[in-house]
Amino acid sequence: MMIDLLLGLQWGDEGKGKIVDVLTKNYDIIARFQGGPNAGHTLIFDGNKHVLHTIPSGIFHDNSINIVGNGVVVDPVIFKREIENLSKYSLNLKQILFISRKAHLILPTHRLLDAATEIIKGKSKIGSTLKGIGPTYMDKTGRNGLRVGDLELDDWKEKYNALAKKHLNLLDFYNIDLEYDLKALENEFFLAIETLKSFDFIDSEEYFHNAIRNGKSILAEGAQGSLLDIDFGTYPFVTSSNTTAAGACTGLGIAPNKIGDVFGIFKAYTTRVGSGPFPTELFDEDGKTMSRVGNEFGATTGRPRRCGWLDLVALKYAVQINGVTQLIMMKGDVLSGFDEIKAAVAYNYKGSEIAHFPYNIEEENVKPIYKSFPGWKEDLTSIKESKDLPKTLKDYIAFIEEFVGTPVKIVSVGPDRNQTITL
Ligand code: 2SA
Ligand code: MG
Repeated sequence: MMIDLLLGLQWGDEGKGKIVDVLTKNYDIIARFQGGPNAGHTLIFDGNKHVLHTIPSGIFHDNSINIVGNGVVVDPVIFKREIENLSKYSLNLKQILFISRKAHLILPTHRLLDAATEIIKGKSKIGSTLKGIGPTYMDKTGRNGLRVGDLELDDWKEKYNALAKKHLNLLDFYNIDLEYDLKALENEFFLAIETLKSFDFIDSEEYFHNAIRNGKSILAEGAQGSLLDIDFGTYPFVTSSNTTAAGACTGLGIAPNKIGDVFGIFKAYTTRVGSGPFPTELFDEDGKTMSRVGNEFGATTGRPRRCGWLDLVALKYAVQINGVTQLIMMKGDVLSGFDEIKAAVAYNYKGSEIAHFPYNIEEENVKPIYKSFPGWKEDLTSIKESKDLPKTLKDYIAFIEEFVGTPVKIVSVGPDRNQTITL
């Protein structure tokens, strides 16, 4: 048995939560492999809207197992809140949710450091979600981190104290105006640790290994998007983990030759939340329409997302890096009513035309070269079968497939589970 991956190909918020939820029925196990509560995966079903941050999006299907992998960073406080928010669904959470011992913990002081670093960066700030992601991964690679498995040791509080002290010293050194009540933050943290400890911690790499051997099917659920990858994204305006396919290997302990399908998910246009370059960004009425109709606000922070045309140069780059085998296109319904739709097919880079995603995509270097497509007027949201999709939309999809060399297999025409068309 192989493990399939579902990854965002843009700057996050492609709709991964919805698609994992739709695909879950095909899988025994759903696993998160990177990121943490910076993610906001929105699921809409039976009139309910639910946003998940740490917990995998397979949680609403009682017969699939959900695993928080070693590559994830876990904030016990947010985890506890997520568990409380799930109480109304009568799920057997303790039987269907397990956490890797090797996952790192986000401490309250990681969040403070995140805020401090952004303040220090001033105008060049990353636009972090301020969930402590960067500082926690820094402690992981700096070999200082506190892991979920440490909570099973008697001396974990000593480890906690040593790490928190290091952070407080750093904050002192930064000497910036940051108000906080450490006692209150710590009380909240220690209380939440008890909730976390009430779940089973596992050696998840061993679990996956056995699952694969026993013929179980696994879907790895990416968070954020390929252009936010620490290595291949628009550095330094990225997150602190590998959001691309390779991250699933290190973030779960799965060998590359065990990877089967790679589902790459993208919006029919592009959005970005936070700072950083965005070549096809729109500042006109078209951008405002995408934002309004697409309801483009961060699922974790509520921040408005920047909007623009589809960037096929960037999409092709993401498809290559991830080895995408099937594409999933989201939110084509949001573009209904546009007379003309555009997609970037090359860049004018420092005066010459290039076809690849360059080292530096800062606005002054890169001007997108667009191809125009006739739009579609029809409301797509109640279409159930591919034969009923407008011809102009089918032509747009055919061009994308040809351009990036990968078939589009699913088209989503609305936020609900049921608004999903297989091609
Ligand atoms: P961080 O929090 O330190 O990892 O932020 C670093 C950059 O990564 C971006 N980032 C995201 N971009 C899109 N969606 C994300 N999740 C939430 C959502 C975001 C929200 O699903 O809507 O609610 O605002 C996410 N998480 C991180 C971030 O904007 C920085 O550019
Ligand atoms: Mg999101």
